[in-house]
Amino acid sequence: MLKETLYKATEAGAAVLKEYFNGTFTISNKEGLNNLVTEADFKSEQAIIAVIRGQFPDHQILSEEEGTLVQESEYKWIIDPIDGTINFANGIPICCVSIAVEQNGEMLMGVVYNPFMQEFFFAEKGKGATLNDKPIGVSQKDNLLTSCLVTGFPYTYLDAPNGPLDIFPKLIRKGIPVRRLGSAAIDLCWVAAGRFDGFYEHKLQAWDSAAGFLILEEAGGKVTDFKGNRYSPYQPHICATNGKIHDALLAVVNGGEL
Ligand code: 2AM
Ligand code: CA
Ligand code: CA
Ligand code: CA
Repeated sequence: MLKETLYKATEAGAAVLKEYFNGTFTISNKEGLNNLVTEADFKSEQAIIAVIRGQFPDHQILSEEEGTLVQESEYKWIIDPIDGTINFANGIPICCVSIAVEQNGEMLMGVVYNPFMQEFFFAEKGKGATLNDKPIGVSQKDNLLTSCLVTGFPYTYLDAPNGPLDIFPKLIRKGIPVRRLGSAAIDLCWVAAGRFDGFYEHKLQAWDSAAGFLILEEAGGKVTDFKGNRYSPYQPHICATNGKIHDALLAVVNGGEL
């Protein structure tokens, strides 16, 4: 029933994305010049939460825009109604609905669905990860220098010691391809599918990473904080790889030279 509700909620959110994409919608600003939220973010969130509440009225919900609901329950739904809002607002089809179900503090299930590429990533704890129902796994590349990486940049924290503006030039000076898609959830799933070998980003929120974290772990990847401890979506920095380049990428993220 959990999985069925997760799928239904995801479809309900994705239907809103499809309805509004490339159409007209209101865009407002959160704190910060380019920190946008669109009408579709709110509508997607409402549609997702309506499905969850209809089935599980007593579960906790943690959602990006307006939907945080704390109550006594072993289950918590962690929702990003659109991950990649700036892409969405510009008609760039790299955005998704991301929903994770946590049970007693451990991720149990996660979905990341990009309806514009028709890519539905799913994982359940201990049961592997799939893309459109087919099993996926991480790449086998073991040399950071020939890896293809992806990252994202926060709007604040850029100038912190060993911050984003220190790490990025080190990688690109070595000619390492580093992409920037604009959706952390999709970044994690593309590592899970073996398209990228590694991903790192600062200052993420739980709803950006919770589902992708489980999907990548279940695909055989390694996900840690910048100290190398197992990742928790409730802390900000993430290093996520195929496992084989993990220590090398962590060293760079921590100020090491390549
Ligand atoms: P969003 O589209 O749901 O807002 C891109 O690198 C990632 O950063 C996206 O997952 C995006 O999520 C998130 N993001 C957006 N605004 C941010 C901000 N102000 N600080 C940090 N991350 C942000
Ligand atoms: Ca946002
Ligand atoms: Ca997000
Ligand atoms: Ca969002």
